[in-house]
Amino acid sequence: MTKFPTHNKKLKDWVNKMARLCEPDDIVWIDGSEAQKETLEQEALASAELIELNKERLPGCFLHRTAVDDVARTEHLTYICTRRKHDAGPTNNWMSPRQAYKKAREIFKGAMKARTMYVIPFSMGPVGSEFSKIGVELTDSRYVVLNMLIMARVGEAVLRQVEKEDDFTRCLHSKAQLDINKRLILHFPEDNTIWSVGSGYGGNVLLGKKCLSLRIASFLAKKEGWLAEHMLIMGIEEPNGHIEYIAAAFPSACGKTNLAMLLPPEGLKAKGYRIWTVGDDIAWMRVDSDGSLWAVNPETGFFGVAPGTNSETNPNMVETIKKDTIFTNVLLKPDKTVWWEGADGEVPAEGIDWQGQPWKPGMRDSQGNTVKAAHPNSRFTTPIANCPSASFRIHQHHGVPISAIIFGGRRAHLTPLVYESFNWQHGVFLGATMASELTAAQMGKLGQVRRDPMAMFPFCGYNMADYFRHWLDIGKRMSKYPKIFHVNWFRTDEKGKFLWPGFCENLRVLEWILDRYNNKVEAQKSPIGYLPKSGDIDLTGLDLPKENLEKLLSIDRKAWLEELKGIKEFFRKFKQDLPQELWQEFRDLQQRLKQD
Ligand code: OXD
Ligand code: MN
Repeated sequence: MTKFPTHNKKLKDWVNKMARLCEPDDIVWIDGSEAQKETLEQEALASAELIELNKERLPGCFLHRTAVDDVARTEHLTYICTRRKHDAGPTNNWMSPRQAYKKAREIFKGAMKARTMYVIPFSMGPVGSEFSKIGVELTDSRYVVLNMLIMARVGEAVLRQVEKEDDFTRCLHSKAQLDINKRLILHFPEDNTIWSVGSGYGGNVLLGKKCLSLRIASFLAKKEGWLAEHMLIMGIEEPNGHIEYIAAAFPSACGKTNLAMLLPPEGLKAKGYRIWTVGDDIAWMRVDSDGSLWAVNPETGFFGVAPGTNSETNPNMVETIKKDTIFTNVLLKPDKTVWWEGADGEVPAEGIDWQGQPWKPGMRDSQGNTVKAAHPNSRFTTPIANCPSASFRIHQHHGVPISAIIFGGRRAHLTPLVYESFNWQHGVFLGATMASELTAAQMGKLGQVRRDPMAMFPFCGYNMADYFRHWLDIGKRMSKYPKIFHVNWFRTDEKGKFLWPGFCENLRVLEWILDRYNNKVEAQKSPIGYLPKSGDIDLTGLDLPKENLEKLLSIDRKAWLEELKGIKEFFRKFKQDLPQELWQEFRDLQQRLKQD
């Protein structure tokens, strides 16, 4: 007989109903205590879901391996299930709620036999803040529970909040057979419900993250008048103690995490900046009573990409992941520490690779390809609290005021290092026309350019035309606007070599952005927006050939006119729903590009 630590009828009835469907042997409520966490860790070690890492060098750290075909978000199996297809829009996969529940129910049926169902009450955002959202996730995976304990506020206090609010997002997850042919990630925004089955990969199963905080939250945000965005939030402190905050949207695996916690580069050290990390992936933003935009990060952890993380690219993250971290799909070294391509130190002489096989450098598979030690989308889950640059405002209910919004994509060509929109509406156009090359975070063809408006293409829980309209409307409610910019750290020369060093040097661009916000520098008008004037990006101590900056800021009108064709094709998908204001911006841009 299940013991319920709550009298809330809605919650009890739902847990009972889901248990009848999934038929677990047992139900365990997660209370957020250290003792319960330790028990779960011990059980996960015994069941081989986790491998314990070197206790001296990586205290509190574990390794997990997923199934080989379960290593990234499966966008083609992710659905928005609204009653009307039109409400999901042309960019989402859609299934009717009736069909989706039916299909998934067949997979969930009895899926938790001989397993325990864990009940995880969680809060996205500080518990009790009027800007937070409550969810309850049911799962048969200890890995999910242990990750959720890092990524969200979990336990007793949240349960009391569920009782107060009498509402919560109902999140059901089962690994089932981890069968890609029986995998579905379903969102029912009209029912405030998420069902995920057949996967064990973070982005598909930590339901507070992409599913609730972006897909469901974006739907709620539209209804309630705020924004749920795929954005990092960071503060830049000047030596006088003044901190300015920015939010930046980049597609998955394009450097949000590295940017959010950068250490000032050597050449700018003398200026005495200090960076504060509020979040690396999700921003919930709203217009406050002062007429400006304020943001909170609803998460309490980072779910970062391991490959390429090292003391050069992200020293703060290297510090953060030294304890209390769950690594997924990385190499296990004989000394029980971990490694990935692009990690610090020597390439290990041997180890166990992400698939659990003995590994040596230079090994080739049967097709002659190099065998990777870590999967390119291998990850770590780690608490923000352990990050040396964690902002002291992370737990403040009101969050932080936003001075600049940055959109960015990974583009080898076309888009300059940085440019500024003419105004809010033009800024929304910049966001709506963002495009980026695919990375390992999505299953798909690496390097292919796809439109990814506001980096929300895979995460918008409703019709994106209405989402653009919502962005335009939010602008009308503000009296003090953040400025909107577009950046591209990834432009290359004719030989395919990056023109900009990126990483910590990106602070030089952020400095220009804030100077523009504070009216400290002028800019030069171009057909696509305002560009930095020569000399206004501080290159002190940076060995950058002069022609690189020229190339980085150059605009190829012919290529831009070509780009407009892709934008037109994309906009046309939304038919008459696309806000006229965006077509107007399109025509104005076309005209500016054809002028002189
Ligand atoms: C992520 C992603 O994990 O965007 O943050 O895929
Ligand atoms: Mn992300």
